[in-house]
Amino acid sequence: MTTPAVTPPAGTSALADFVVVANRLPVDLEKLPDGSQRWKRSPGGLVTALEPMLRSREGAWVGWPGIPDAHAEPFEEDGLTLHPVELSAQDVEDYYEGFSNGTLWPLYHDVVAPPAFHRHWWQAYVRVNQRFAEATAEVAAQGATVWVQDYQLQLLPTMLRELRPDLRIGFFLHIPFPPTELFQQLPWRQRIVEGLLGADLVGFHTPGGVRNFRWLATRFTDATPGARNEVTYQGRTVKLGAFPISIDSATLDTLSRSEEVQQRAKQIRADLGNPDRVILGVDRLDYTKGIDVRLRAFEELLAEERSGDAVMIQLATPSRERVEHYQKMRADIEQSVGRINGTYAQVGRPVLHYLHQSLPREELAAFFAAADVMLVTPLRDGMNLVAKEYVACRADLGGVLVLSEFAGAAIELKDAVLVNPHDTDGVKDALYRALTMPPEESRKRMRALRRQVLNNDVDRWARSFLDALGLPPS
Ligand code: ADQ
Repeated sequence: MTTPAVTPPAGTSALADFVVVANRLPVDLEKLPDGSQRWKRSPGGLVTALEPMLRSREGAWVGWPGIPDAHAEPFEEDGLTLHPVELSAQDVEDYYEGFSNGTLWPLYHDVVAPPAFHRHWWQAYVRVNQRFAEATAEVAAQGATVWVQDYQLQLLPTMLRELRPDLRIGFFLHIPFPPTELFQQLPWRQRIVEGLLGADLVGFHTPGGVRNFRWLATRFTDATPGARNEVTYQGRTVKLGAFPISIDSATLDTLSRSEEVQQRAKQIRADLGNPDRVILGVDRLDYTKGIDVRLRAFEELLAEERSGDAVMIQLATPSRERVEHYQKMRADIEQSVGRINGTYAQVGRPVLHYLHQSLPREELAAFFAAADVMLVTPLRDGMNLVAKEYVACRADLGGVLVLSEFAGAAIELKDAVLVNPHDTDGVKDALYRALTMPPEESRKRMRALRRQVLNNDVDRWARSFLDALGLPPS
């Protein structure tokens, strides 16, 4: 097998043995008013989990810096090389907002919104995946391990293998893999499945994702079933596996126990007027998260005068604000918030507080610590890290987690109060049950939840994926 000779790209000193490829870099490029550019860190769970591994191996991260039509050179920072991939405004519109977020996102979330199928979006998806594959091929050393992340880059494994057959390639999908009947709606279904089969290991959050993909691979390509959780494709074994992602549990646990966070939690409750019960929702503002579901349940409890002295807070991070569906959903939610307060609030005593803001980690931890009931009600969610973060912040064993059965997290967090978000009466009853749960029961549940979340953190997730891919610890 011949492989093209590879030399380090300009601005970097060496090729990398371990490369992460994701739509976004772990840093954002910012354009300043004077026209200059600077990098800003954008910490997230994935970055936290992978950064130490990447740095200790002098690894590389390939991704888009977050603004269109911006050129940036690769640069090294503390043992990690960052390789920006440039996207034009048209690429962002068609590949990112279009095919990724207008086609794949709703299709993979059980079509809770109708997916749109446009050929020019698909063409942009192919074009941009090819660009990422070429960028990755340029930075990976001979025989390197490459870990591709998420639904924006499903064609990349095969494209990369064509350029660099020497690489070991893993792929992880962060969102649900849909039921086979829904996936089959996709006009380019075969190309996507073939794209993923270029990997040596394809990972999902749940065993359901593995089953669905395995069936589709054998139905739409010439892949044949191998041993359990394997298929044979073009003479290679492709491993499939369920790897439920998690959070940096210990760090969040420590942060939430700190004096500052505990004081801030008390202050939040005081600012709310020290109600008997505080109910919390924390989400990216997305139609899959079921924010409307929980507002309806709370509104009905208020109407039935069963909510007692409870106040609800909904924190929503701004998200995908240029996409029309998101604009409409935001308007609907804000209208509901206005209606609920208009009907049930008193002057100086809103029953519902809504913040369309992204908060710092410490502040978020304080909200988790202050909440008696955490409502996590997505219609569909790959995992849902918020549920795990809440649990990590409750060393006091206080609080009740109400969790949708349709979040990947429900498989592990069995001691939550599980609900079907499509059943408004069910969500309402679960909320009432959580508000009135005897402390012995809630403490018992929280203890079991904490055992799960603290034992299975994001390091363990990354390690188990990379072990299955065959990358030895550094
Ligand atoms: P997301 O859809 O973004 O992730 P989630 O897993 O809940 O969903 O993660 C959201 C993150 O944003 C959490 O860490 C949360 O704390 C943070 N966040 C939310 N609201 C915030 C606010 N107002 N201020 C600050 N931070 C806020 C996708 C998939 C998920 C999957 C993850 C990881 O959709 O199903 O769990 O990837 O694989």
